[in-house]
Amino acid sequence: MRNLSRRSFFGVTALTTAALTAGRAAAADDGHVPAIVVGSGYGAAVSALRLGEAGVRTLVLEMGQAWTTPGPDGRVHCDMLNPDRRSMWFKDRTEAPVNGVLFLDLANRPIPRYAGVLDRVNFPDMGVYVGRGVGGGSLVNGGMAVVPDRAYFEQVLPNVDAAEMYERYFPLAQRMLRVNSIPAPYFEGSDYYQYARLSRTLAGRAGYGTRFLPNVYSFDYMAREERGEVPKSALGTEVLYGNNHGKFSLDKGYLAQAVATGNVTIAPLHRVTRVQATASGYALTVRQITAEGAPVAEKHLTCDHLFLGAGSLGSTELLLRARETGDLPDLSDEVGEGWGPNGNVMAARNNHLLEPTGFKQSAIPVLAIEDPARDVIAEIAPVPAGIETYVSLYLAITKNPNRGRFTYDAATDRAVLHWTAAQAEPAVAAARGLFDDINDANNTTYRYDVFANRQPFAADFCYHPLGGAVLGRATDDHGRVRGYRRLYVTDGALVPGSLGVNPFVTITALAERNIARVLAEDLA
Ligand code: FAE
Repeated sequence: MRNLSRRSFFGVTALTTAALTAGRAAAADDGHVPAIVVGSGYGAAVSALRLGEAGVRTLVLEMGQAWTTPGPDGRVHCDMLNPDRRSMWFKDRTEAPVNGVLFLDLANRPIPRYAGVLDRVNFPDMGVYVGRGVGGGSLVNGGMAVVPDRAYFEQVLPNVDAAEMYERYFPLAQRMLRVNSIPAPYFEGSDYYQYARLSRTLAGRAGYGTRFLPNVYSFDYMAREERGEVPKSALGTEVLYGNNHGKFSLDKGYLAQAVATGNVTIAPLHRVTRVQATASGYALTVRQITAEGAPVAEKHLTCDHLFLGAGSLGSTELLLRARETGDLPDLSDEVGEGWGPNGNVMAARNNHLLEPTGFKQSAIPVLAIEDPARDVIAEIAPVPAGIETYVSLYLAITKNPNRGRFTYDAATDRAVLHWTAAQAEPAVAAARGLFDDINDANNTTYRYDVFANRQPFAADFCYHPLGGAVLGRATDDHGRVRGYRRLYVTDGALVPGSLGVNPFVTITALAERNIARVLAEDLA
């Protein structure tokens, strides 16, 4: 590889976990690699592993860091109560989803600009939270690993063989991601889930049932945290800015296994800025930076097969830019379409003084209230503030049918999301219906001091960006981008805006399904 030094590649593998160190630099030295994967979230990680296993030398380009080196405090990640520069991606101040309590901006503080692990990409009426680093969203997310309702999946992705997904690829994804469920006795007995048990009781008084949500956080580890046997992570206010322990994120699973094949190399702090077609494949322009943001190099790489796994925002932006600047003019008009926030709405309620939520709260949510009539599931989220706040917080996932779209803005060279506050209204109305019922049944009220918008509902940010290069429209039914050969989308951009549940199990399973077909037909 001409410009990309072997040291930076070996450096990554040396820095990462024990499993990652097993990998050998697999990329060519002449600037050409058989396969490049952009990003290292769920779709990217699946593609990298399966390519590596098939013997295809593969380079993974990730704009964020490899989160493996402890900071001065001995920890790789900071917690939610003490955010430092590791928390957010080149921001002057943290932008936590929950602003504070009693109108005090307790959660946010100034930070030095740095390649932190969580980004909030702000568009006019929507802030999109995404993970940055080797492992993508798996580093920051709540770990809830939920398979969608089959009837809704069939409606959302009608061209996908649902039987194959539910019999083969969802179980495969669950195994690979090490999904586990909280043992009921632990849940019922832990001080750290009082907040969830209280919300269950309040929902029950209004006639609503709850269901447990599986997770990739080890509940065995959590129980040991509570017994004081191991360092606290979920029980130590860690999530959102990374977990130092307990969570089986992609860097520990798919990506470690990919590197261990000996065919996959991961280059962190490498951002792909441009994709052009060559006679037989693709040419990429890549900017490498330091974790402080200083430029290191601009690199030019070529590959035969290009897999875009930069997430709904990242993959869509690369394709839109390529189409609009004439680099890939034959991309379809569908690129940029079909975006949605998975109907995300957060809500905050107030509780009676005699019904506290508990000042100890596990950062990993495990229970959701079900409202089948309104098509809402409301995940009971923690407020691990270390003090009693009397706040019940929820992440509601609704089936809002509205969709946004991206266009390319030449002046800033960025994709711009077109999504208005009005488009979020059906989601807010559905969530409000549920929480009005719960408040009525319990004689409780909403909280106005929790979100930046000073409303009890926040639909101006999301955790679940989906769409932009929708399966069967911008791509064929297996993620091959229309208009070009050997170009693939592997991530959440494929899902048209809504799934009804948290998306990463579906993104993983779809990526497994698609790469199996691509390996059999395009790389055989
Ligand atoms: P993603 O994981 O976003 O990975 C994309 C990667 O590409 C990132 O590492 C980027 O840094 C990188 N990238 C982007 N652009 C470029 C570029 N130009 N060059 C190089 N690299 C680039 O993609 N989902 C659940 O199912 N359960 C949960 O409990 C849950 N909780 C969440 C909590 C939070 C705070 C957040 C932010 C998300 C949560 N999600 C959850 C959503 C989930 O993490 C998300 O759907 C997946 O991570 C999306 O996977 P993708 O493969 O699409």
